[in-house]
Amino acid sequence: MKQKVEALKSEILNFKANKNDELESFRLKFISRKSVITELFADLKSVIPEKRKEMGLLLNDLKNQAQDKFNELIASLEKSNDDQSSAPIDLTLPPIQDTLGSLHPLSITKKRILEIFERIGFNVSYGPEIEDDWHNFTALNFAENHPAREMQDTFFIEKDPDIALRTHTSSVQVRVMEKQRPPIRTLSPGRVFRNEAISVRAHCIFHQVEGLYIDKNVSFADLKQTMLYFAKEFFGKDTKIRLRPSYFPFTEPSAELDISCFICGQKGCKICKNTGWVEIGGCGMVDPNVLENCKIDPEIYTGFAFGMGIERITMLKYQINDIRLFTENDIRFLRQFKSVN
Ligand code: 2U9
Repeated sequence: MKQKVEALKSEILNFKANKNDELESFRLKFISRKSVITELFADLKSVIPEKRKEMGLLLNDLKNQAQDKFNELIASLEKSNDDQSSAPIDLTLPPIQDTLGSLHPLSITKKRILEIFERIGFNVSYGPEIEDDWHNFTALNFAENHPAREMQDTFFIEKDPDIALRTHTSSVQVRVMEKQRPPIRTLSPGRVFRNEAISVRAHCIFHQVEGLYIDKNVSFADLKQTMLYFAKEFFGKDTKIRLRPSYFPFTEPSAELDISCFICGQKGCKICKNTGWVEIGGCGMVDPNVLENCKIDPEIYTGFAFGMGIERITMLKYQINDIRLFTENDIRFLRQFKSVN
């Protein structure tokens, strides 16, 4: 054991550490709880009793030497780091590249939709996410007993008077109509909230863009042409549209808006469920009751409106199969969308 101690002593004395990982090797070998010195202390049990005290003293000495050397190595490494950091900076070195962030896929889609409609004269309006009953339901012609007004569909914050998280951005457009006189051409993008179970396809928080055009002589043909223009700009110039009759309290007549399946070219695939068509939103002529509620004379003015879910459109465009990916912030997902502005 004596020889071993002597050998270790000389190893400790001659040890040199120029880098942090060499210092760490020293710590592991001579200082840590699993060091060679700890092992030698454990071996003391097998030394004959007459020699044990002498060996114990030797080992203590070795342990102290290792600790002193360790402190010395730390001090000299710190000093050499300080010297390096005060060394003059070489301004001719190439800069370290910043890693650039990129837009969230939902922001990319929203931005493209806004750009397309801005080109034909739409402006953008924003409004509160917490809404009163009038702007979210009553002004939009929702019947007193409409299921959307139920607790299981809407997140209420207060009852009597009812205050809730908006269930659509149409409420923003009611506010625009109350303040502005026609012509109105506005888009309202934003977050909306519905009391729904989260699944692959649905979320209780999602994003919409709704559009509204009010003027004299606005017709269903204008609506159709505007939807076709949008579909071609967003999904590609060969895109066709189809309107299917539907019902919304705020539009009459109302329609679901489908586009020709750009994935299979209408040959039939999983995305279009072999129909050749995929739904991208809804639209219709603004119900005269809604115009009246906002003090716009339906005898003079007409208008069309439309709405689409930004998540749905983004999922279609990029073939994303789970809506929850948008909120998980998984960098491997987000990195695939390179757009930065
Ligand atoms: C006013 C009057 C009418 C907006 C419209 C739709 C049809 C529609 C859905 C698409 C998918 C919502 O995100 S979604 O769940 N929207 O189908 N929205 S017409 O109508 C308005 C808006 C404002 C004053």
